[in-house]
Amino acid sequence: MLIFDILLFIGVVKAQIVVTTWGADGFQEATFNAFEAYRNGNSRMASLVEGLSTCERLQCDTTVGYGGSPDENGETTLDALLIDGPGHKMSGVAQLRRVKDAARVAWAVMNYTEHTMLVGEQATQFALRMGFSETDLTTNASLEMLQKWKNNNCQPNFWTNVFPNPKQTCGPYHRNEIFKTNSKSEIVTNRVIDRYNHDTIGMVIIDESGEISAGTSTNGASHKIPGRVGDSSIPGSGAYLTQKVGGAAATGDGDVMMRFLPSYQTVEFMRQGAAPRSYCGSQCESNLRIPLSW
Ligand code: SD4
Repeated sequence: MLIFDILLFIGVVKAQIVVTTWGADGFQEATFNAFEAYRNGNSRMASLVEGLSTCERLQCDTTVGYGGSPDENGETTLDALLIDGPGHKMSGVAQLRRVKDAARVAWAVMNYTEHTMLVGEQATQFALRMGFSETDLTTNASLEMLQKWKNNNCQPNFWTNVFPNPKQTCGPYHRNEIFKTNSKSEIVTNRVIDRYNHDTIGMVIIDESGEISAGTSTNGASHKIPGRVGDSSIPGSGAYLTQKVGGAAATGDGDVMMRFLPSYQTVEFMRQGAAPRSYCGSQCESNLRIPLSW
């Protein structure tokens, strides 16, 4: 199983730099828009949000923004995270419903509250109060994804220790009383996470004074159990930075990743003097047994 297959990291340099996960069209446009926004006089955070929002608008790879990765009920929900180096400020939204602008809502959490994260329906209510508009995030494409999954007996899915057998049929599922306890390490999954079936935008921006911002935006894992929050909105997992050290962003199988905080680990190793690539090159593979494709 490929747990995560992209981790971007950058040690602090003093130049205008925008680094983004993935090279497909929408992601490149996001990088370009963030860079241009900064060059046109916007703040580093405003530029980061502009970049992430670009991908949300363009539905990058159908894994960012509306109309992608429907949950079991067919609803698309959004996760986003923002981190700003000066002051080590952070804000996120998770499982945001019926609002397209996850990164901008996360920014509103940072600008207009003392909280770090809002989730689910209440995050939506906050967004509406902040002037964002409510809209159905379902599209024909996401309905098609749902139908295809149902036609395939709801495979793969995220259930375990339930009946009927989740590896063979659709739910509704019920607790299997035979299993009194569950150990994550014993989970057998038929899900394959690789570079072709997930994305998420992760972005790190450094300005000419060496100050850093980082963020993520995604619609999470396809066919997740409603209520699931992914790694992308979790500080240290989806992204992390330490001012004067560097920043990192990661994506992949979020349910595994958020157990190991790979972005935090990467920045921490850099703080201890490791070169940016060496955490992933040695620690990821040996400690977490993650085969690298990047
Ligand atoms: C998640 N890391 O929620 C994300 C998956 C992904 O496109 O990349 N989705 O687990």
